[in-house]
Amino acid sequence: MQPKIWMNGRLIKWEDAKIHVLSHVVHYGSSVFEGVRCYHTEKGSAVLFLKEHVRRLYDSAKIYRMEIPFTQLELREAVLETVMASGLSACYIRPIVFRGEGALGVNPLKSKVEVAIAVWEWGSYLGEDALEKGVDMRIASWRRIAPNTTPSSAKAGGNYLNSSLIKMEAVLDGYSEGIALDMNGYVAEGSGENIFLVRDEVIYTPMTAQSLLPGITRGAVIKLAKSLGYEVRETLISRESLYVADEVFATGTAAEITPVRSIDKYKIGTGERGEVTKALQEAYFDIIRNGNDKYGWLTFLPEPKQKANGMHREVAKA
Ligand code: PPE
Repeated sequence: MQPKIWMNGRLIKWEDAKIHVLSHVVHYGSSVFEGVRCYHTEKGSAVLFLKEHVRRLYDSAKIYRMEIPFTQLELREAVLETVMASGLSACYIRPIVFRGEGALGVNPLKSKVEVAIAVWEWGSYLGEDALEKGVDMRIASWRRIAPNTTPSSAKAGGNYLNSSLIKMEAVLDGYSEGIALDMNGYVAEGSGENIFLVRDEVIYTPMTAQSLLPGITRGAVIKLAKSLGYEVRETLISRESLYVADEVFATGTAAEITPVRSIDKYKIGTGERGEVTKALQEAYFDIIRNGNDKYGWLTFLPEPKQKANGMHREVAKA
């Protein structure tokens, strides 16, 4: 049986969570969404970066002038409620806000803002063994969305048309993923991940203003890297600096920290997972596997018996 889906304030059956074909979102891509993971840590199930993801959802909605008819606290609670109702101890969580029925025509302001949260099991994003062995990527022939066109810092459904072109091109050519350059030819991001490179133990990643989604994993990895003593530079990155890097890795909620072993058939470093990538993975996995919540990034699910006495609300607030 599929998990229940939270829709506009209540949990309903998976098969009942439907929308009309004339919903604004179907025609114009008018949605904003999040991807969140719940991990089964040694200390219990916990949602990673719940507050940060819900906040970014509200930021994305604000950019598109969508009023979400719930508070951030209510949506955090709804996420926890949906995960708990699923009975899954680990899952991927997809909160989505979209323009539903109202009036067709580009103007979205006449269409109702609807909210849904679905959960499902989602394993390795870029293939089996990706986290250990690394993946093969190419530079996309498609550029990433340009500044002041569709804003890349909003995680909006429409942005993923560009991502889909990048991904299809890569997959049909036998690569796991495509890395898109920005309008000026500098490295932007993958279709669903941020990109980092390492050279002489210094870590580089494109700046957030550069046609990319400011990934929550990206931010966490920068923090972890600094705490491990690495210098991190957010800067312009040329295409060719990827080819001669010692290490390249991709970050994202789904991709976690995935090593990149080749780009455009150039072997990156030794062609195996690099030392810096490995150290960062270990620090990240210590949190999500061992449940060592050093930075307060985890929201542990309350035990079932605590649900009745209001623990749930307290947890969502934390
Ligand atoms: N860039 C893009 C374009 C992107 O979609 C993601 C997440 C990131 C960067 C990394 O962001 P963050 O998850 O906050 O670290 N991509 C999500 C969707 C993947 C999908 O196929 O759908 C994800 O990883 O959940």
